[in-house]
Amino acid sequence: MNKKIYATLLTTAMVMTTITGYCTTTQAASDFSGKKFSIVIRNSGNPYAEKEAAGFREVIEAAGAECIVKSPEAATADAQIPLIQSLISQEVDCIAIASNDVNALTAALQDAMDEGIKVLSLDSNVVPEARQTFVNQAGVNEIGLALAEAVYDISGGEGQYAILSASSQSANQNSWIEAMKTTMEDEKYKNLDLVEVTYGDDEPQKSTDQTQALLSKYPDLKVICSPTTVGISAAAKVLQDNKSPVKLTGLGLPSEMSEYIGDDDDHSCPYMFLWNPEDVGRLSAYTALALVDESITGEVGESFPAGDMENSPYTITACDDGGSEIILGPPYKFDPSNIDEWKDIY
Ligand code: RAM
Repeated sequence: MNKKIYATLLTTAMVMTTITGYCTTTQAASDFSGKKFSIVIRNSGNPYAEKEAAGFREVIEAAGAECIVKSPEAATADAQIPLIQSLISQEVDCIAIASNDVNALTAALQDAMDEGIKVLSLDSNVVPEARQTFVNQAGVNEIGLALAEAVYDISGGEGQYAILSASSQSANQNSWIEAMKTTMEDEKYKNLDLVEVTYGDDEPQKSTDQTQALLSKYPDLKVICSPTTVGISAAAKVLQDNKSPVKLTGLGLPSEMSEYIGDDDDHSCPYMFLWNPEDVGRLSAYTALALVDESITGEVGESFPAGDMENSPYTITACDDGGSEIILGPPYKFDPSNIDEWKDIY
């Protein structure tokens, strides 16, 4: 449909929904048939990323639009750039991207926006000038605090710990690690010693190798914190299989981590945190629909409905990088008391 006609119809629909006092159902009034919504995930074979895509697809298809999922072979910007370019040629209406590099996708995403394509990031961010807004799974400081507290608690407040991250260019991982370090500047944490931040690139084998290297380099290591689902499950297996006294915490999928969660010597991970990755995808889809029907532009202060999601309607807030973001909710703790309830859910 010609963009001007679509905009006029949309404005009419928005005025009518406002007149009838039915503002929160603006999306239901929009016709998304013929529209194409795409999501670029971080890498193939990453179960967390696949769950994000599944949630995104569910909402987009229920709205009557087409959903295109692109997964790069590796968790790198180089693998994501050609996917963005191909989506531009396919004339999609929206690109949602879980970025592998905060800076390196800027030119490609700006090309998309120049073509009138709406761009939002989810999970791991891009710079503000390369997006309309960012769907953030949880507040950065809350995640940093939860992880710092977990390392403190599990280590008994003293000794060596290491971080096993995804890639060194990963915006989400880096912001959580920074927030942990900031929290740990407090006196309370003065007896904890961060010996190394190592990178498994969200590849199971590389994450396994990095865990083994940490164990041989630091015989006095007490805790590994892995704020990536791929890293934590690889590390959990290495530690548990080797009956290592080193303990683990971080961000993990209950479905992958249930056999490692426990308070005793037989389990490597006393507890960990996460949120529902399908909900990250669903909220990204509702954001995408609202951007495409132009009921929001991505500015701080705007709000939009998100179906039957828990905190709907969501409001766009300021992100630390100067752009805007939408926060899904707080991180959730998984421990021996609740892991069985969650392991079959996600
Ligand atoms: C990994 C990815 C993702 C991150 C989760 C917690 O699957 O790195 O970006 O948000 O872990």
